[in-house]
Amino acid sequence: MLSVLNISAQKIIKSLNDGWSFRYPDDTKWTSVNLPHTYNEDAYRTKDYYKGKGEYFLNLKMPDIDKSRRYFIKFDAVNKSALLCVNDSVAIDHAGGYSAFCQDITPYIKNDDNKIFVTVDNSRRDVPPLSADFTFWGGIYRDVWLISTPLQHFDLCDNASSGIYVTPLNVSENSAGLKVKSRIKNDDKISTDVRLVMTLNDKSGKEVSSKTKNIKLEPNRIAVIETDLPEIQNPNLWSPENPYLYSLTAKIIDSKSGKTIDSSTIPAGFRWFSFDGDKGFKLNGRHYKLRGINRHQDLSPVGVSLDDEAHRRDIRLLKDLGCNFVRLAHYQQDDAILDECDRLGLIVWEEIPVVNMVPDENGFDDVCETNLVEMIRQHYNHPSVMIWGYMNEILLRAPSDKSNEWDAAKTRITNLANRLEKKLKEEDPNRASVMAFHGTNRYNTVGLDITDVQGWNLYQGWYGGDLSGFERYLENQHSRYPHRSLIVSEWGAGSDRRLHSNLPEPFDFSIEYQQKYIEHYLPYIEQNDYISGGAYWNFIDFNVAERQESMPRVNNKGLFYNNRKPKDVAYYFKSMWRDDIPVVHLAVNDRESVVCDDDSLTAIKIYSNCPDVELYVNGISHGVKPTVNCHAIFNVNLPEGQSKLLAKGNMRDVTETDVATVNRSKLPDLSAGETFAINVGSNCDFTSEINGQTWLTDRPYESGKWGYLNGKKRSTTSEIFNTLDGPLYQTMMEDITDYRIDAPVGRYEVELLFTDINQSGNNSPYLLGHDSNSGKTGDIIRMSIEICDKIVDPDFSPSELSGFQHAVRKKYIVENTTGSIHIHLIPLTGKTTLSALTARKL
Ligand code: GCB
Ligand code: CA
Repeated sequence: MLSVLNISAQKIIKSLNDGWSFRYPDDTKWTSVNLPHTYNEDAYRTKDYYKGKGEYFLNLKMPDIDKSRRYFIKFDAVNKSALLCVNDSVAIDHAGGYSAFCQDITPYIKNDDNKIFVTVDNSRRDVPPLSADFTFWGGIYRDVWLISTPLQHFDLCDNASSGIYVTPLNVSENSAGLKVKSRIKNDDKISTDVRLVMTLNDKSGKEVSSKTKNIKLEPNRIAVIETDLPEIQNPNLWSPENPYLYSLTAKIIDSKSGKTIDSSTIPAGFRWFSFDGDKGFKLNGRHYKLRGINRHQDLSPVGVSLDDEAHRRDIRLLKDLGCNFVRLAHYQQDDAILDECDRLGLIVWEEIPVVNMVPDENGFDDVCETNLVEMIRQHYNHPSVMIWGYMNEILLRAPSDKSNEWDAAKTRITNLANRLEKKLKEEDPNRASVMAFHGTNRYNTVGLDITDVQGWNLYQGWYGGDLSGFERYLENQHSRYPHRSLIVSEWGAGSDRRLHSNLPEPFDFSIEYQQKYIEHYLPYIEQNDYISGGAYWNFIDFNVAERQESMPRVNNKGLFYNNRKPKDVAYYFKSMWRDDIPVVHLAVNDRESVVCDDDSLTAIKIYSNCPDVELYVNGISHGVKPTVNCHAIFNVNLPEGQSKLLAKGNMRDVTETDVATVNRSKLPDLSAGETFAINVGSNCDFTSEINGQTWLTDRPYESGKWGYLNGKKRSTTSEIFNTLDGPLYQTMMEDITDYRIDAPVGRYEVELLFTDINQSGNNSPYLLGHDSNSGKTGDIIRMSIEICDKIVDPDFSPSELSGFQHAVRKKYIVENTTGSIHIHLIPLTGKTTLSALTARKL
């Protein structure tokens, strides 16, 4: 999408998205594709997704080339690099997967058929990033445009910008100026006299300021014209609540004929802002907490090849939550996103993808710098943008201080940082610069304290430590470096709607732990002025081909599922952030069903910004409760089957309600032939999306019930293959010899689930120290299995059957003669293990 609305008939802009063909270099056949497109659907299936070249071809018919015009092709983004050939001539070789590039193709084209050939490469080592927690989708994944202009035109090839740069000057409540810098190209062989007419209109179209300049355009030259428009009085200031946009129209008018040759219209917004180490962020003189979320762009099943409406929808969803801020992490995003942020009032932090490391790779730094310049020039005019970033967790993959490689790595990192900081300020002294650090003090000691704002990505209580480690960390930083302006650039916890717990624990991926984590972090960010704000990680569950965890290939820290349906916890943010409308939400959507015994109470949580809320279950009130930290919990003895819930809140005499249904089942009745299923070794219930079965939280054995008699809990975040119910296997009891389910006598089908993780390991850098499995190897598990006093498998080894990290599911028909199904595991080699089990009376 083109950010500039060009209204002149002189310039013709059209998309070139259709009629392309694609092939991998080894293919003989072409497949027809439309853009946007990615050639990495495989990233949904495997960590070893294709990294290499992809070829795109378009036969561009140009039946009426006009010698008095110029023709340009503009690519909004191609990941990671694009070699563009037009009729067998190389027109451009563009490095950088997230920025646009534009090429004048006039010298290469001819009447009728033109061969446009683009070789894309998502494996280039000199193009950032080389390591990051997201998939490097290859392809021409944003719009492509054909633009034709008269010979005199605004320069489209200054890093694919519009050729016009507007800078608000001396903005106050009383007045505001506007500096306009235009680059005008004359592609003619003769000089031309033109007038550059710049008009600033308010939203209603009324002219509020203007200026005209007479210019002599020299042949084959670019004229750069900088002027200030007369100040406007009482500007309508841009802010999240009032995203007021003026528009600047710049016209090139032929002095002789008075005809408009080229024109461009650009939105302009007036605002000023500041950061302060103690008081945080101010916009237009008023204190604001930056209430934000990090936005990744992917959307299954199209990867990153979203259309503009899908991009815009994301910003609308964020606005609806009450966000006033978005971090576009970790890369430059679609123009549609920036336009929507301008229009709806979201303050933007945008960055280039220099993530995790600075490799010792020729040309890498140059590409980073070019990508920074492209981002700034392409998005310079957006009033929503206030912060430019250029590095994220750049020490994550750095060698240790003691290693021989550290000195060289440190030099590379700090050299690049200083170079980018300098460039950023040259390009745009009016925005704040930022870097995002991960939670280690090392950033304070290596010379990276060079930006206007420091971002900290903090995950205490997730990847390690406890929840209160979060505020301790920030308070420590603030007391040591009180002058620094801090933003919590990332914070987040994962969740998987199949996992639920009454006693949630860090890293269990339960819906409840994510809620607990968020309910701890957000109030602290909100209540402490020295923190400018925060950006939750992440807006959505997003694809990371290399990630494992409970949902392999998905980072599931989203507030929304990947299909943009909100998780319940999204309404916590909405309750915290919206005060213009009452918010009432029954937090039961993320749960398929509740299974519990007759006298168990079920916690029904309501997220709300109202002072109190009332809950009705099947029409009966369970009373009114005050909300604390934007939620209230009702412990309810739900009847069996479906219950209708209604929650009610009231704010300033406006009543809001929410309705939902919950399904409660009693514990399976073995005597009635129902299946009893247990998620052994886990504090969570697991509900399979394949068959709807709920596997109950494990417990120590009690007479008349079920449970383990010994063993130790173990868990892994490594992917378990050959199953779609991975979390069942990822938690287990180890060194267990006895498990019991007390049950009526009779014939049973008993199913045992195992996996051997002793020779696997999750190598993701994000997981080290959080995975009780990482890096470890142990003896192969081999055991003898006895059920109801009968040896059913004298020598059983899950890894020999299916391989390490593979699911094994074994059913046995057994005779329970004692009133208790007794599973007895005898170790032969390694430690015994059990991941889950079911029992069903035949
Ligand atoms: C981070 C990274 C981000 C990851 C995130 C996570 O700190 O900046 O790219 O996705 O952590 O989820 O681990
Ligand atoms: Ca388990």
